[in-house]
Amino acid sequence: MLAMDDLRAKFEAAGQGHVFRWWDELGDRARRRLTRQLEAVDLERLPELQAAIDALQSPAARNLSPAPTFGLADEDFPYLLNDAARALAPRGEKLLREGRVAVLLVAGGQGTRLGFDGPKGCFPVMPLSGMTLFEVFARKLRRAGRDFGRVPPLYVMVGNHNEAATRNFWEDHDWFGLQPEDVQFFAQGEMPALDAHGKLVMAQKDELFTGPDGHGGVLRALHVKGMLADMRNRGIRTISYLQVDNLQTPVVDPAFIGLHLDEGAEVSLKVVRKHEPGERVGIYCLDDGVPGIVEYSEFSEQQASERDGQGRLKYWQGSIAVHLFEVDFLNRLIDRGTDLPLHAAHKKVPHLNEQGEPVEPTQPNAFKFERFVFDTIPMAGNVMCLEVPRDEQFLPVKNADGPYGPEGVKQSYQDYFAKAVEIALGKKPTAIEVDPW
Ligand code: UD2
Repeated sequence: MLAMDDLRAKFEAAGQGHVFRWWDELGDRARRRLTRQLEAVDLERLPELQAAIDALQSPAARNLSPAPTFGLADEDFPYLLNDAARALAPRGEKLLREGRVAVLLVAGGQGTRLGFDGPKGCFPVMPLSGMTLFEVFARKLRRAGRDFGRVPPLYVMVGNHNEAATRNFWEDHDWFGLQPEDVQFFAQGEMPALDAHGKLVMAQKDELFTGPDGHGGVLRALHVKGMLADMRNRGIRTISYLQVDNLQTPVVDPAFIGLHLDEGAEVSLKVVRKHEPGERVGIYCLDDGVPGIVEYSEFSEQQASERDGQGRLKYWQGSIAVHLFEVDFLNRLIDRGTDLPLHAAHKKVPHLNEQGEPVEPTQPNAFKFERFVFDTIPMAGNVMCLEVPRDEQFLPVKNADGPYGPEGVKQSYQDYFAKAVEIALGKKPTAIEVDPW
């Protein structure tokens, strides 16, 4: 424990002395709590946060161009994946049968847009049974076990704010029939927030505000929490990375894995064809010739709207945040001490007013900082991008309403399967739900 005046001097010197403003009012326990939190703040890295704010406010010009992608062979229902991918499915299946693929589900976000109180994976998403997203993933994993001879181990990234609720939910449901030792939870890191004057935001008189450090926090958390070591012990070679909000994503995809292996890729991604320029998905493209994803919030309107000769969007590759990562690649980044770049976002952050009372702002008032997992793409030796059919594989529950709200997702889900039944049997059911198992 640093001597109090040393710590205080450090924060004063960094222009952050305001965090001690209510120190005299605090009791011993509160002082210990605040001290512990302040000691974890790396003051030397505050300039990086400020730099991320500057980058947000004046984005650097980018030299973008479309990136090579394995496109769909047939874009009409029931669709066909790229020929090379389909031909390589047996190779992906072989890796699955060897038990060398793990599934990584990121579920540490706060799900504020959905307005659901609790971990997003606990949301009852299925139209008839009300099955939760977590159970959908669990049943897809059990199905993978049936189809490929063994259930891939599952790693779930949670946040400090939802770790307990998530663990309890799985335990209360007896891990949905999975083996408890094959379902591991690990918490990602937290980041402080800076207000408009570059000051650390206080949530309470004895507490800094902190929030999850973005799904890019998965790189450090996998290492720090021993998950990469566990994967090595299990002989895992490739990680199938998914977001908890996507109802339609396969948990493992032999064709995707086969093509990833055949291409010798270190990171691979799935994209869907964007219909509208303004869609809230990252765009896979080349930046100065290097493959990467430019987040929708950082992509210019003008570039997003550019069209080619056939009137199709020039930048059509919308990332659905489904990836494959080689474990060796992640270990290499860790060994190099790689930190993924910080992205600032202007958000409504709870804070204290002049009188030291908690305030819930109605307008964005401070900057939060996240790392994005897809910033590993420019660091990879080789990247493979596969187009997948949109309504077959991309149906995320994001918002309280609209096409990606609960009702919109239930409707699109049923439309998709009803169409499949109609083509197969000639009759269109009015309501349908397909057991992921
Ligand atoms: C993400 C992608 C977007 C597109 C879209 C597809 C980013 C910045 N944008 O948009 O390009 O692929 O998804 O659905 O990635 N999460 C954590 N920890 C965190 C933050 C997020 O685990 O600290 C998880 C969260 O639980 C959710 C997923 O990551 O499952 C997406 O997070 P988001 O809602 O912040 O990303 P979104 O929807 O803006």
